[in-house]
Parts: sequence; C-alpha cells; structure tokens
Amino acid sequence: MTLRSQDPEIFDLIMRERARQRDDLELIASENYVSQAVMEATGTVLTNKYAEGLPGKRYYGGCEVVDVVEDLARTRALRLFPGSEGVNVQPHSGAQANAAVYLAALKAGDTLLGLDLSNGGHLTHGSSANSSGKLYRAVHYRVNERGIIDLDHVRDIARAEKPRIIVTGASAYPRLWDFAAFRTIADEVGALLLADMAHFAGLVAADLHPTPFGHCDYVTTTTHKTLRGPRGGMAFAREAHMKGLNSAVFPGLQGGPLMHVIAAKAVAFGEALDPSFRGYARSVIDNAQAMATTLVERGVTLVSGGTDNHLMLLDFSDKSYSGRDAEQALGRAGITVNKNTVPNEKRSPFVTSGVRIGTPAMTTRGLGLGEAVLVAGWIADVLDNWQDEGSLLRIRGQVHELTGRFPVPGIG
Ligand code: DSN
Repeated sequence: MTLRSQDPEIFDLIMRERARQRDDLELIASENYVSQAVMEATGTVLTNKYAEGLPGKRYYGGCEVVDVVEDLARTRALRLFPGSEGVNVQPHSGAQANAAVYLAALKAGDTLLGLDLSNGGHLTHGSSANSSGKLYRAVHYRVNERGIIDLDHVRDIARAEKPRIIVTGASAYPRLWDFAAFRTIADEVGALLLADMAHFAGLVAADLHPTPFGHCDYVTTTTHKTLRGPRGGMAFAREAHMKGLNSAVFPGLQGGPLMHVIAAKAVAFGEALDPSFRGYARSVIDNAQAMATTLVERGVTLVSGGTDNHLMLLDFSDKSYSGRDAEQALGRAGITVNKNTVPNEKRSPFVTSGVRIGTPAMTTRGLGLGEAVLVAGWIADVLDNWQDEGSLLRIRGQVHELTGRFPVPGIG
C-alpha cells in the first residue's frame, strides 16, 4: 500500500513540507538539498537491516551486502579527505560523533576547551546544557572584539586550564580555522585536538578551507550541511585512536547503524568526489561573500565584518528588533533563516540579537552571484521594514518568482 493511501495525514504533511522547501528561499546555514540519488538511497530496504558491529565483524547474519555498502562509504570518505587515516560512518548525527570522540578520549571530569556557544560554538563543545558540559569540565575560548578567534587568547586559556582535549570548529563562525596553529597550542599543553568540521566539511573536501587532517587527532562532521549528504554524522581518527573510537560508537553510544543512511552517505561522498563538487563549493563561498558585501553596503553589521566561508552572522545588538523579530519577518517574506546569538549577547537564546545566513542550499538550486546580491538586498529591505506587512508580502512575491525559476534537485 502506498503512503498516500495508507496514511494520507502524514503524506499530506510531507507534500506540504516539500512545497515549502521548493517555494521558499532556504538560507539556514546548516541545511542543504540532497540529490535525487541520495534521497533514493535513504528510502530503501536497507532500513530493514540490523548490522551491529563493523563490516566483517557483525553480531547479525545476512550482512554480506551491507558490509560492502559500509566499506564503500568508508573508502570514499577516506578518499574525499586526503590525510585521513580511519573513519567510522555509523554516527547518527554530529552530536553522536562528538560524544563518541569524548567517550573514547576522555574520562569523566577531564577538561575540554572549546569555543563558547554564544560566540559561535556548538552545544556539544561543552555547553552546560549538553552531556559534554555535564560529564566533562568544560572551559571556553571566545572571539575578540572584532569577532575573530585570537590564538594568543586560546593559548593563554590552554596554558591556564591544561585541557585534555581542545575542540575546534563552530556552528556560527564566518572565518577560517588555523588547525596548524591549534596543533601547536595543543602540543604545548599536551592536549588532544578535535576538529568538528560539520559546517565546512564540503569546503574542506573541495580544498577551499584549510584541512584539519594531519593536524587533528580526531575529526567529526555531519554529512548533511555543505557536504550535501543525508542527515547523519561520521568520525575520523588517527589510526592509533580508531579502535577506541569504533568501540565508543558501538557499543558505547549506539546500537544498530542506519544502513540506508550509510548507503546514502556513500552516494553523497561519490558526488563530492566528482570534480564538479569543487565548483559548487566555490560558488557557495562566492555567493556568501557577495551577500555579505551587499548587506554591509546596506548598513547591516556583520560579526567579523564579512565571511570567508558559507555563512554570515548579522548582529542587531544596536537595533530595536531582535534576531527572533528578524527571523519572523524574513519568514513572512519567504526567506528561511535562524535567529542566532551573537558575541556578548544581551538577549536570551530564544530571542537573540542575530540571524545566521548561509548559502549552501540556495547554491545547490543554482542561484549565482546576481541572485545573491538580489537576495541580500531583499534581506536588507525586510530588516528596514520588518513591521510593514505590505512590504514583506511584496518581497515574498519576488522571492517566489525567483525560486520558481530555480528547481530544487529531487523536487523539481
Ligand atoms: N543545529 C546545527 C546548526 O544549525 O548549526 C548544529 O548542530
């Protein structure tokens, strides 16, 4: 029986979400559109299979096919990131990948040093609300008054706190990471070094962001952001750490791997290995920089003044409207973003003084430099008229006219 006939309620909701993704302009920096092939692999019979363990060492029979699938995913992941030594493709998410690294590398109470959440870091980098901040002693570095990570400040904290692990990577940091410099700091204080490259993994794969491989003991990522695969995670480690990492993923944290998602990861890695992926990643950055330039010209304050990667952080600290107001106004204009805290945030995390904007999804549907400038102008128009319903609806019409000309892969 088809989904439509068996469960029309869920079917209709999926159709509504499909239309939303097609008609609105998706600018959430951590989202993307997967290809038809990735989508297809995700919806297959592989969802029926239990495969606890690793290829060749499973706790279930009938794994001869999924063993090959997982081996392909691992091989392609290692090819995609030169310098990587070993990988586990089973983490269900980036959060699970980070938790696995901590479980493998730390003892309860060990010190973890990561970027502060309100300065662009992630919950799993030691937030008190997350297990990483409850099980371990988390301390944080911050960005400077220009919104940039100051390595002297990181070194000072590392020397004072003697962390067991230093975490690099962020959810809302628009600049590049200097992993070689972090390695020097980690070596000086005897710390392990983790790169959570979830946001910029696709840029690393395209050789457009410094690679963490060769510098970091562990590298984690999601697979669905700039890498443009299915929702999921994976974790890399130096060869010497792989046994511990594998045990941390299973049985440490997870049970059966999601083999349908692992198949889709393999498909996405195959796509990212194609030379055309570099062109996509280049456009992601070019579009972000064109949007940043236009927004600054229109008087919008950007944390750090611009971007080197796929995202920018708009700072409304000195405005009457909040991040939540801006998110809602942009939503009414057909532009989807997320409110975000900014450095030295004065408002609550539910309100915030910022909005994060990213270009991975709009670039996937083919929008280029001309459209990026146009869209940035609309964003500035929305902010200037955030309480004027007529202006928001007028812009919504323009947004939908634009998105109508750029089909979404797999949706049309
Ligand atoms: N929620 C993701 C993001 O939006 O960056 C990180 O987990």
